[in-house]
Order: sequence, then structure tokens, then C-alpha cells
Amino acid sequence: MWLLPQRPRLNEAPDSTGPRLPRSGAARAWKLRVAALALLSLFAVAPLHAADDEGKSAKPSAGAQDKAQKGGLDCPEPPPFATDPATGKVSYRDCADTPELVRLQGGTFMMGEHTSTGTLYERPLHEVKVPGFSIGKYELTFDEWDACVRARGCVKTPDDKNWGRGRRPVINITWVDAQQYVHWLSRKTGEKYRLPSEAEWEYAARAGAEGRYSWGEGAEWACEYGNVLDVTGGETFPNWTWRATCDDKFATTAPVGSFRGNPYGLYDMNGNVWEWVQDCWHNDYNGAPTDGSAWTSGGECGKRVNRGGGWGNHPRSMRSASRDADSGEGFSNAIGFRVVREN
Ligand SMILES: [Ca+2]
Ligand SMILES: [Ca+2]
Repeated sequence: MWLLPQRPRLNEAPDSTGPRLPRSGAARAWKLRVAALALLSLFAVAPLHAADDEGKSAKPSAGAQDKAQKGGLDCPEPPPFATDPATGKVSYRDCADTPELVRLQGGTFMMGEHTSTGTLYERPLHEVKVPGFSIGKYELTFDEWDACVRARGCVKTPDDKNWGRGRRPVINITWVDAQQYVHWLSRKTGEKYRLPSEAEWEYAARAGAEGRYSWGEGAEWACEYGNVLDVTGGETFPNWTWRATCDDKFATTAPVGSFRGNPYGLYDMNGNVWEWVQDCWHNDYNGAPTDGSAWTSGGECGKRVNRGGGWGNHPRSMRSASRDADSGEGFSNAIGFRVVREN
């Protein structure tokens, strides 16, 4: 494994299977829940581009009966759907102790940087059609990771740098470690969990917006929406001169959901920790898939893409199009991930 140094990222040059066991009488309730979720999701997320697979997204992948036949790991009955009062979006879980998910309808969007900023890595701008999927409302937390370790689904107990575990995003895990987690989560729930494709990640981060950020163009708003290298971070790390002028009050990682959610009801897509996605690194988007799938051929598959910027970065790394990559066997205190569940 490689310990990745904290540093300015590529574009910061200036300074540097077994599903849930149904509970008693839960089968009918589960079916109703899935059906209600599909209905709610029609209203929960309305991409600027017309959704084109409503039929698909409204169809649950597996009913409780299928789950009963497969058997599986312990999966406490999940709570009812929750509506986030801050964003108005609905979330759900497969088990009481698995990550909270927001269901996104499919749609078509332009992937890459739309403005004159950014790097050649983020070009050419290209159209991608993304099928519907569910994605973690938050970055995966230490609590969620540690549950996988206790269940012997994950091997590594990552160092938290004494910043705290609980609701802080898990850090110091490699891309390979993240694969272990999603495999375990799939076995536990009977659903198909994986890392997001890079296209899915950007679709979710943009939340229908074509500008630099989901909230528009202004980097000065970064501290409202995410944890960056801010005034507080600058006091802790005075040699990191690429800091922003706003103050988000966190020098290192922040508990997930400490900032405003994006229009799709997702938190910390910008900042806090970079997020591993499935794709191999490619220097640009020439030849990239246009169907929303991960790009896992060609390029450099020893390096895996991570997105969204982190607590040690200037807001320019938080742009929706910003991208970077590291060895899939490397880890750092600035990289975590969030899960995707296929519908
Ligand atoms: Ca900060
Ligand atoms: Ca993030």
C-alpha cells in the first residue's frame, strides 16, 4: 500500500450475497415501501434534463420474496422513508444500519467543465445518458465502515488521525478496501452495491447545474456547501497557502452533513473528502463511455479516479468537473467514498 501525501491536487498548481432476511410480516410492508419510494422519487428529483427512464426507475429490482429465497446476513428492519426538511428530498435505507440513500432518476447531461476554467483532463465536454440509480446521501462514515469490520466483511481498521470516528467520513482506505465494503454491503442487503461510475458521480454532483458548482459560479459560497481549506484550516496549516478566504470552521474532516445539501439532496459532494469512483484514470474524455458506465478499459487502471475536492483543497478542486486520481492501493486522510446501489 502507498501512503498518499497531502498536497495540492492536479489542478492546484499554484502552490503546490445474501440479502436481507425478512422480519416477521415484513414482506408486504417492504413491497409497499419500495412502491412508495418509486412514486416519491418521481417528485424527489427533477433533473433539468428530461428523465428518460421513468419506467425503469419505478420498477423495484427485487421484492421481499426474492430476498427470502436468497437468505443473507443480519439486516435490521430499516426505518420508514425520511424526508430531509432542508432539501425536501426523500431518503431510504436497505437495513437499519446501512447507508442512507437518495434515489435519482436517470437523465442526460453534459459531462466535463463547461466554463473556461479547469484542465484538459476535464475535456472534451460530452453528452452522457445515465440510467436511474441510488447514491449515498453522505460520504461513508467511520460508523458504517467499522460495522463492516465487526461483521468481518472488511479487513482494515483505518486510522482516524484522532479526528474522531462516528459520523466523520471514513479516511485512509484504498480503492481496493472500498471494493471490499461494497461487496459486503451487497451480501448483507441482497442488492447490488458498488462505487459510483465517474459519470454517475458527476451527474449527482451537478444536480442539473452546468456551472462550476451545483450552486452556481461563486467560489466564495464554497464554505456554505462544503469543507475546504478555509481560514480555520489555514490557521492549522499555515504553510498551505492555497487556502480559501471563507471560513467553514473545520480544519480537517467534518461530520458528514455539516453543510448545505445540493439540489438532489446530497451532502458533501463538494469538499470534506475526495471520493473514490470505479473508473480507471484517463487523461481526458476522448473515447469515454456515453451510457453512464464506468470507464475501466484502457487508460491507467493502476490509478483510480477520485472526485469532489477535500478539506485540504482550494474551492477550485470542488468544482463539479474537477477530477484527480491516485494508486488504487494508496490511501490518504483526504480520500473516502460513497456508495451507489443499482435499481
Ligand atoms: Ca475547512
Ligand atoms: Ca466529498
